Amino acid sequence: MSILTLATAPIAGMKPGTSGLRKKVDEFRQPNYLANFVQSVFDAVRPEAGFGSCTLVVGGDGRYFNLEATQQVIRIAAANGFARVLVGLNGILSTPAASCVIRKHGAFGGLILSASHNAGGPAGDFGIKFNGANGGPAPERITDAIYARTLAIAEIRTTDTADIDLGRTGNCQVGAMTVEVFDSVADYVELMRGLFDFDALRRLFAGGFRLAFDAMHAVTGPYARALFERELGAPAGTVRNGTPLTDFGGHHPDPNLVHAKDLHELMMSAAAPDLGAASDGDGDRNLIIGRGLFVSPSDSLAMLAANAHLAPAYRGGIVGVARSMPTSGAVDRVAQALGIPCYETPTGWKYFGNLLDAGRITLCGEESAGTGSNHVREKDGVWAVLLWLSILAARGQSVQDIARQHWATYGRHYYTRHDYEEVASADAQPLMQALAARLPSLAGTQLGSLTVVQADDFSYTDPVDGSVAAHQGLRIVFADGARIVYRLSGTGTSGATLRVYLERYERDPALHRLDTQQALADLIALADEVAEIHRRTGRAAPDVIT
Ligand code: VG1
Ligand code: CO
Repeated sequence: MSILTLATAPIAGMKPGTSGLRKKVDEFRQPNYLANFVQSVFDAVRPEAGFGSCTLVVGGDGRYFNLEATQQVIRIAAANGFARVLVGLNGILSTPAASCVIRKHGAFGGLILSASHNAGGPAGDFGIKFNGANGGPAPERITDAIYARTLAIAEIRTTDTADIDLGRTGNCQVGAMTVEVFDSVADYVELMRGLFDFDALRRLFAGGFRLAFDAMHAVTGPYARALFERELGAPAGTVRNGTPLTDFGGHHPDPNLVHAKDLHELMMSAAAPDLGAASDGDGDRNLIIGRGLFVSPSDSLAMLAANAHLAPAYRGGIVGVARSMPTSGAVDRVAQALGIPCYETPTGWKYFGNLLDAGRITLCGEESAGTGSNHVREKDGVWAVLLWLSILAARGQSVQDIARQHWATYGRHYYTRHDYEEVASADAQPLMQALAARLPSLAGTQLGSLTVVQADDFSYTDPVDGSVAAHQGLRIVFADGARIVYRLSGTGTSGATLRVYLERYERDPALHRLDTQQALADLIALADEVAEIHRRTGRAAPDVIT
């Protein structure tokens, strides 16, 4: 093997967003694009002693360009002196499995090749992110350093070695570096076995409980089949769309009511099984639908927090919870009842890492269908389904009954998110700027029938390391606790996506069966009025409602 030092020049626009660097596949395939980024990561995180004793974990969600990118990463890792690379069989590693493997094998970190819920295929998106030794997404301090490096990079170190066979498990050498191709499903199943009572779950399925799990032709298929069908004895066919495809069958692997429409329709029909669930491109999100009832991710987080003690891993109780700022306050009420802290973080899993590492929280989640716990440092779709199954098994009730009782106890947070996709940046930026400028004068004023008690641009100070993340979303909070939050997405790849989050609390059980959009109709109208969405973007309605 020879190490090649290739001259390169910085490429603009490589600033990691909410979750790594995401671009169109075409952009990633430009000469040196991926290599520049990977080399920049290594330059930014290289320990003083070099990578000579370090293991790197590599894998992705199986999307188009995954295999090619994996081979490139392996060559660059070898030339940068890594001792060992652990790579998922066929280049496949779900995001939570990557986190599990990094932690279990004491790796230095990992490169996860995924654009998550974004569409795949040659015309779709690709992405890459770096996770550190705790198994979690690199904090901003590191992503900033990586970005700075992409603007100064002059050389890429790689090798002239041939592609290795990723289709078989086993070891091989790339120069001095050992490459171990392994099947991460086994590690993941073992981790789950330690958290949940598999015998109780087997009894649940043996008793006729029916689950429909939609893997959306994305990465969780192999994990879900191994767990639900093989380990727990759910009938074959429980896992739908379980074979990962490079283009996800032409669909968006985004588990929401728009992109998982078939599952939703099934769950609302007479033939509905007991639980419907889906996960996203890289397996870190989860959608939960009971027979006849969609459980909003914010509610799901609250219900999991209230019932986690029913699963062995959380039997001793949970020490604290966290949610991203736009996520509804449903979990706050559970935390209050349990007498544990509830942290409010910016959007993106990287902000939960310190809280988890410091042992301040056990569970955390986001309104975007991400839920997780201290078992890894990523959100985890299949884990969330196992926790729901554990609760259903222990309580012997339906999802609907559990949700209704939860609302009766804590009140209901009606919640929805409206997304305006591919808005021209030239419209979206001024909209946010104008709104931000208006916020200071809003507090204390009346908007429609509602009184504004707080209006600000959310800023977060990490309680563990004191780091500050500013400009994390514009929020308007009303006297009765209702909220409107505005953010621009940090994961999209074309134009801007405006996310508007709406929430209203209802204590009265007699009013817990309203349609969510109707329950929030006043706020929805107000959100448009205040930010002038229609006037500024030309959009009369959102593209996606979740
Ligand atoms: C979105 C979600 C956010 C999530 C992120 C990554 O970010 O809102 O909650 O953490 O995606 O999820 P944004 O910036 O587009 O709103 V995943 O499953 O795409 O890695
Ligand atoms: Co994801």
